[in-house]
Amino acid sequence: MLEERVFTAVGTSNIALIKYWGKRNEQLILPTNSSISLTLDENLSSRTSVIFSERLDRDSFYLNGKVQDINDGELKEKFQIINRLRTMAGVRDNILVVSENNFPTAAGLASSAAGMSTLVFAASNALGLNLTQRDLSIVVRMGSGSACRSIAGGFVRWNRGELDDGSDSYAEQIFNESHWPEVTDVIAVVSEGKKRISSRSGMRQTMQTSALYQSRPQFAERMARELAEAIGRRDFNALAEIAIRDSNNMHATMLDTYPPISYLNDTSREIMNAVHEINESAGEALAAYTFDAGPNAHVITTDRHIASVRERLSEIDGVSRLIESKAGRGPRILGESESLIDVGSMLPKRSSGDE
Ligand code: 2P0
Repeated sequence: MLEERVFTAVGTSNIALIKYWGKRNEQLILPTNSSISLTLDENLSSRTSVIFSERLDRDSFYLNGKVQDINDGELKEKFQIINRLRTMAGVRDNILVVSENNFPTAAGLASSAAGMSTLVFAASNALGLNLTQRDLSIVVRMGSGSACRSIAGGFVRWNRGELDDGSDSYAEQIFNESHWPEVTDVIAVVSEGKKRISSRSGMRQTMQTSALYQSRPQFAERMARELAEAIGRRDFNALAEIAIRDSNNMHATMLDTYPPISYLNDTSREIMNAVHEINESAGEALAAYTFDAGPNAHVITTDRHIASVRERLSEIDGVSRLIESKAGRGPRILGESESLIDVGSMLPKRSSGDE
């Protein structure tokens, strides 16, 4: 039997500079191309406490103070990862998960990457599974693809892999968080009108219907090789062009999906124009934009240009808030005083967020 103990971890989101959009195996979550991301810092983090106990009569999950229905849809699919971990550890106890994001979950800021990577990190520690970073990334990947890149800090590559069993499709750090400390992500939170289609179903529809998608895996694979070299030599001009082109390539396949998927809105497009204007008037790249499955812009820049980029972005109508992030260092276990679980009642601790 497992010792009854709370494990608490903090982990962060990541922003893909080479995007993952499409699976070659849906069950194992194997991607059609490699992707590269920057792990973000604790300005975009998830804190998660877990406990396995025979006193719990079922699994439960609280997010930002609210109980979640883990038998519903995609959450049910993603929560299967807990069964996988229990099987690996030979444990049958139920789990209580209490998680808090310090950034707006609904704003489409890849909260699932922070949440899933932190959950698997905390739960695998609680189960005493001594996973290598590679194996940890493989387990996280089976929960949610993009999350597997949040298992390490700095610049991380999720290798496509060739094998059918997915054992060579893992994430690894290619440069640590100190390699290029000037690089900063200025996130422009853009207000969203309508509900988005989930990434999981969006990428399936793109693969099924987009003619342009045929050329995407090869293009992204080449961009991934070039980006890794550009980061290695700290070449911001090259990083900017590659990141912009890859983001636009992915969004072009979304628009080419039938019925079309469009995550960007007018504010997003205004931000794109602003970045090109900034770069053209400087005669070199000072900033790059990249967009995930939502209208929020991640504007990548360097220390010298943060202030002017922020100023330009805050002038744009529809930008509600700017969040800044450097390269983060990956997930870590926190001390007992940081726990979100009250072991006596086996419920979330009361927090100011409950009121
Ligand atoms: C990425 N995105 O590389 C891309 C760019 C969104 C756009 O990975 O089905 O939540 O759980 O593997 O990881 C979002 O998709 O999808 C995503 P699943 P996921 O970050």
